Amino acid sequence: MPETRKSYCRVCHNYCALEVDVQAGRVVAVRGDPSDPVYGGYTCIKGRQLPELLRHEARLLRPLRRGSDGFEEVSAERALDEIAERVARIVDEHGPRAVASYCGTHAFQNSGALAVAKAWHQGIGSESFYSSVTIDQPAKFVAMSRAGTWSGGTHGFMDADVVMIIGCNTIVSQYAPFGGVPPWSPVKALQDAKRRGLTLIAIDPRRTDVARRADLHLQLRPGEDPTLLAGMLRVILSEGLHDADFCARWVNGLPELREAIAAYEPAYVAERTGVPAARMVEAARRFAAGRKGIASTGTGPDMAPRANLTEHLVCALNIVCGRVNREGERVPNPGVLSGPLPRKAQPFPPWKAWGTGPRSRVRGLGQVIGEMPTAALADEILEPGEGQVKALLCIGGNPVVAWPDQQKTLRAMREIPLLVCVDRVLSATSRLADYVIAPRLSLERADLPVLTDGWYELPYTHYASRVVDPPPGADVLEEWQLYTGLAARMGTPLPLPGGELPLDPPPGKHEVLKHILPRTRVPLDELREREGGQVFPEIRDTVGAPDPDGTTRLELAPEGVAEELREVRAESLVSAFSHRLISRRLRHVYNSSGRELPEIRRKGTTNPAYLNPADLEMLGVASGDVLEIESEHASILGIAEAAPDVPPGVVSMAHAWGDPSHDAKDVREIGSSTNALVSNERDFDPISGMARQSAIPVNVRRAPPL
Ligand SMILES: Nc1nc2c(c(=O)[nH]1)N[C@H]1C(S)=C(S)[C@@H](COP(=O)(O)OP(=O)(O)OC[C@H]3O[C@@H](n4cnc5c(=O)[nH]c(N)nc54)[C@H](O)[C@@H]3O)O[C@H]1N2
Ligand SMILES: Nc1nc2c(c(=O)[nH]1)N[C@H]1C(S)=C(S)[C@@H](COP(=O)(O)OP(=O)(O)OC[C@H]3O[C@@H](n4cnc5c(=O)[nH]c(N)nc54)[C@H](O)[C@@H]3O)O[C@H]1N2
Ligand code: SF4
Ligand SMILES: [Mo]
Repeated sequence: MPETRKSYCRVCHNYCALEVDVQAGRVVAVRGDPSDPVYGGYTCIKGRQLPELLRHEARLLRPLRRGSDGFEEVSAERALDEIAERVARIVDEHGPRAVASYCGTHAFQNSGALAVAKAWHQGIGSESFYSSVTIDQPAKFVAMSRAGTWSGGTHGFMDADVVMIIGCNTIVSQYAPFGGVPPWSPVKALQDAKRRGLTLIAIDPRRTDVARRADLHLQLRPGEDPTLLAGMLRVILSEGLHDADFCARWVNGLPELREAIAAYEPAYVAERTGVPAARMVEAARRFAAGRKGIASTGTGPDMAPRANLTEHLVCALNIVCGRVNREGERVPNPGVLSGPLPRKAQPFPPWKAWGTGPRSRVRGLGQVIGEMPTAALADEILEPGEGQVKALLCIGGNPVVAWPDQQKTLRAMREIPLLVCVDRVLSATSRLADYVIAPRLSLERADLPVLTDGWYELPYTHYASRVVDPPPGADVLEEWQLYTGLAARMGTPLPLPGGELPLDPPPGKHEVLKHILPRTRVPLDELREREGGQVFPEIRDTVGAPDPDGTTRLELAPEGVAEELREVRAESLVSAFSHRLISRRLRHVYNSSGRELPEIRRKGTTNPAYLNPADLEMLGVASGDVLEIESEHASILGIAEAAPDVPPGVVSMAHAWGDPSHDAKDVREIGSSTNALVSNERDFDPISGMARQSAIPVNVRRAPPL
């Protein structure tokens, strides 16, 4: 009989609570934990592959080192000795900046990885810390820092009368920060909300799973969010639907914003975005009408150009409608792990979340929220001169398929003198590495949902202890053990919020977590004793009175916004391209992860190019035929798939496919990379450096026979 243990899934960042059946030290089955107070038994196809994922033959169980004849196995201790020596030599010869880390999505899944990686960089004095955040939604941080935030927090989904979801498809992505559809069981959350009378507005070029359930769907032309949102703000302000009292007390820049959006008349907005004027006006009125509500974005508009402006306009919509928790109201997401925060009915003033501190050597870029911009890392590796990056520690990421500008990224990964990857499999990137460290996988380690702590709308957490050991003979490390191992060998400190991490004897996970989370609301020792996810009703935050002499205000017209609105309004609408290619997620894979698993392969081995059936007919192409998709920069192949949810003039295609070590003609087996279509030197965001990763202008045609 198997023994059943509680844990949570770490295949994606949704952290679904699981029941895990273990027999003879192996995971034999997983299912959602129906007793969990947040997830209630929810899982998805990706997580349900965990037993297979843990034992699949493609999984690396021992570190690899590149020798003269390709990879050879090496012990983890030996690998760490050699890497430490090479890193120390690079630091000596070129300075600490020459050593970089890139933490990808799977670094976030290990609750010890990110903080220890950052501490290691601090310890060796290297500012070259990069993560997937700066090629994801850095615009959200830029916008929040320009507008300021509300100390009492913004409205959540659970109490909202109206929610506007912009370019986020939580039902497939299980992703929704800042008041979007709760991803913990999204279809049920939406059903419950609709039952209590929620008005749901969706803004997405595609009729997504979320958009299909919306009361109003604004199917805009990709990349035209700034125009649509400026148009909606104009309706709200010109009809006086905003919260004038709130604005008078707490907000700067309302007249300037009014003026900056004056030229976004409904007729212009309709012509440019493709959304009928009456529908746009109705959405604006219904958004403003709710007593409580929130506008929330996903990745779609943040991958498109002018993401900082889009995100600012979203902040502005929430601010002018006063969508914040008032004095005496409950804070929906108090957090259990972060420690108590002051909650007052007043703003935190704007600050500068970007452009301060060290600067990139290319394109005038600077840091965003204390990290260097990932979209410029390939250049930092290739560009000779002082500060050139000579060593990259790549933790749970896959640059070759995920970073914008695939050809340049590929060159960088091939040319860098030292590439160390921590990866479960040989990926498009790790197969180019000098060392690949085999990681200990989720159910083999203890973790806490640190990333999502502030996203839950109630005080919930889950200390998951180790459920099984790695398979016999494995020589695996946790992601952070690469850094503790290097720090111990190099004699450099690891300064964490709870103090310097002692390295002798090597620390265990619980000790690491205690150093990362020194101020949890419930002691970690106590959390460790409990099995399964827990709600702590005693953790209740209420918004306090504002400081009597406080003068802080939210900012609706920070520097640059009015100017950018003028630039957008002056743009030509003529394009030499027939289509715009937009980003999307596929249900069965997580970016580039999971494709080796048989059940996943049955769902598809390529990233189809989804097009409206009318477009396919016009191109003389049927589902399954090969297309050539050409941008200003390059062209890729894609397998056509008819999709009525995609409007004419749009190609919807997932990123992170297409390993260039294969022939492009193998597109049916490996897919192809949408990041090959973009140059990171063209159309890049001036703050984050992000290239145009959605709304990419393309021409589409039938490809010659392969
Ligand atoms: N054009 C375009 N580009 C995009 C996007 C887009 O929408 N369009 N999206 C962007 C976004 S939002 C993101 S977050 C980035 C993603 O960028 P990355 O994080 O760089 O890409 P992933 O494919 O998620 O890489 C995950 C890697 O972790 C490995 N892995 C799997 N499981 C484990 C594990 O347990 N431990 C370890 N150590 N490794 C593991 C996988 O094999 C894979 O190589 O891409 C960005 N790029
Ligand atoms: N199954 C699965 N889940 C995942 C992932 C995965 O690969 N697979 N990836 C994970 C990662 S790294 C992240 S960051 C999250 C992302 O989570 P989401 O942001 O929900 O990701 P998507 O499903 O791509 O949704 C983006 C939506 O934006 C729309 N869109 C594209 N361009 C534009 C535009 O210009 N304007 C507007 N308004 N909309 C646009 C697309 O049509 C799409 O519906 O998902 C995570 N979850
Ligand atoms: S949504 Fe799926 S992959 Fe993500 S944590 Fe839940 S079960 Fe795992
Ligand atoms: Mo992401």
